[in-house]
Amino acid sequence: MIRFLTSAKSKAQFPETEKEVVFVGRSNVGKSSLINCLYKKDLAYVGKTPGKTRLINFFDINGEYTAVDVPGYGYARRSQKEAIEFADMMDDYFSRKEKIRLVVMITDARIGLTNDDEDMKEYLDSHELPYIIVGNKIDKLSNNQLMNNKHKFYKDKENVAFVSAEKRKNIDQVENRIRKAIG
Ligand SMILES: Nc1nc2c(ncn2[C@@H]2O[C@H](COP(=O)(O)OP(=O)(O)OP(=O)(O)O)[C@@H](O)[C@H]2O)c(=O)[nH]1
Ligand SMILES: [Mg+2]
Repeated sequence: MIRFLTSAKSKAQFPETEKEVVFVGRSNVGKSSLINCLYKKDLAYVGKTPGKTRLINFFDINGEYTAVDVPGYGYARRSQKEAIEFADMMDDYFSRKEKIRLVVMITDARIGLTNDDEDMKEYLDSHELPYIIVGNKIDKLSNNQLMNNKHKFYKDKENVAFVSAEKRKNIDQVENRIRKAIG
């Protein structure tokens, strides 16, 4: 059974879990959509306006692991206070490193990695967090455009899955990576 566990914004509120797979990415790249697509359920809120997911949401996946939906980065926070709170919340989350089996970093395949994405990648590398990169929204690209973007925007090809959360394309590639990471 797949079920929502809790929303949290600070360490004290995070649930007791063993293994987590966390979905990160800029606002609006389709984190919540990919989660819904992977788990075939409307678990996470999908929105038209960026910045919809404000808290960290935890979902229990068949008692096997916990899927985690975090708010998007690169979204213009309303105030400096809000930006600091967001950074603290993310640091709190990633400090529970031993639980995190895989970070799924979602990007827009039409755009590739932005500066924010590169910063996130650096953060993951420096904290030695295991991750894969997903290029989402490939339904918006022709085969030719996709081929070009793969070469232009994505260097570490083995570590990238090009998918469409909306059209359910190549989702099995992400599933396989998650399965491997969970063991
Ligand atoms: N064409 C297309 N649109 C998509 C795809 N995945 C998501 N979208 C759309 O992109 C928008 C944002 O999707 P969300 O899943 O809410 O994105 P998010 O990353 O969770 O956004 P925040 O919670 O705001 O950070 C929605 O309008 C989705 O319908 C996709 O594969 N293809
Ligand atoms: Mg979301």
